[in-house]
Amino acid sequence: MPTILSGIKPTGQLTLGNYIGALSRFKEYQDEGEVYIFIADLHALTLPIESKVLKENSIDIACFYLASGLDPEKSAIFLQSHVSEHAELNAIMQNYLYMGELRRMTQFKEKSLSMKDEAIGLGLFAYPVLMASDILLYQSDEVPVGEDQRQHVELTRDLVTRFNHRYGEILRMPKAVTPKTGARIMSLSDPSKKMSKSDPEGDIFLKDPMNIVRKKIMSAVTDCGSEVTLDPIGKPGIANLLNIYAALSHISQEEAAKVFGGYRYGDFKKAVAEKVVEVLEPFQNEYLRIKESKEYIGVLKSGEEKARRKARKTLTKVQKAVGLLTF
Ligand code: AQP
Repeated sequence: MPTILSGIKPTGQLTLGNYIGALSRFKEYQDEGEVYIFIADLHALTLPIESKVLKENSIDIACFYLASGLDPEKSAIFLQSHVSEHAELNAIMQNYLYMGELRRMTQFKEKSLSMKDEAIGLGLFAYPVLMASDILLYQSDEVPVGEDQRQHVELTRDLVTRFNHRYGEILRMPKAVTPKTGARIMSLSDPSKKMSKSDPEGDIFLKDPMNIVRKKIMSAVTDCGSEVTLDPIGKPGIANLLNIYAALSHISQEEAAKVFGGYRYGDFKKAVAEKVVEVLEPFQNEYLRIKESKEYIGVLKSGEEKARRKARKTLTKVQKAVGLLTF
């Protein structure tokens, strides 16, 4: 049974991209393996964020996790900052990844692009070290990620090779798993950019009222022409809407394109909007119920214990391997 690890950073309001790329898949992981799902709150500190906002976002993610159908009896659902082994393993692993490697990471380059050197926190630069520690702590086999996180998992794999070569078979080799449909949902206002919670332009938020969801999809940027065809280069806006529809309907983009062959853009958008509402509305209601009940508090506490049991084992193994005393 594979160990599967996934997490979301509480950096902003969750988007439809987070739902399609992550949340909607969590329930099925549960039937496939041993699942660890965390709120990556330490990662959220790598860019400036108000403390109140971070707290609210963390609670929201916990509620969205439960609304996605995760069963706390089967999966460990927890806050990264509550399992201090993440920070402890990070302190060790930062010595086995190198500046040159971290400097090459696309996400770092993109996120720091518009920032002055004096304003770039060390945590943003060292983000992949903490992410590697998250993955390795649970001896994860599979790490479901969107396209732009694959590079960090590749770096983690290099780290495993390096570390195990020096100390023996201590760490498990993880692999990135990226779905074919929905791996990268794009902004509705600029389909060349990823729909991203830290860049809200063109986002559909999971907390948006349904009339806003409909409005946002109806005014999504489309392309020249009037026919719905799958052409990611020539018609990126249409391809993005097809991708959204396909992912929510559990069909391929090619199949979705067939469904809408002969549709005019307006009718196509209406159908996509209805599909999104059909999926999001009950999900949002469940999120609201969970938030109101506060059941997430008990879930996070028991998740923390479950996660720590596994994390402690790996950390001790690593500490012993590198020569730290563990009595
Ligand atoms: N647009 C997207 N399409 C498909 N999947 C997506 N994910 C995020 N955006 C999309 C998936 O959601 C999970 C959460 O990722 P994260 O919070 O660790 O960070 P991220 O991937 O960088 O997501 P954001 O929303 O773009 O966050 P910010 O703006 O804070 O950097 C991951 O599984 C991701 O693949």
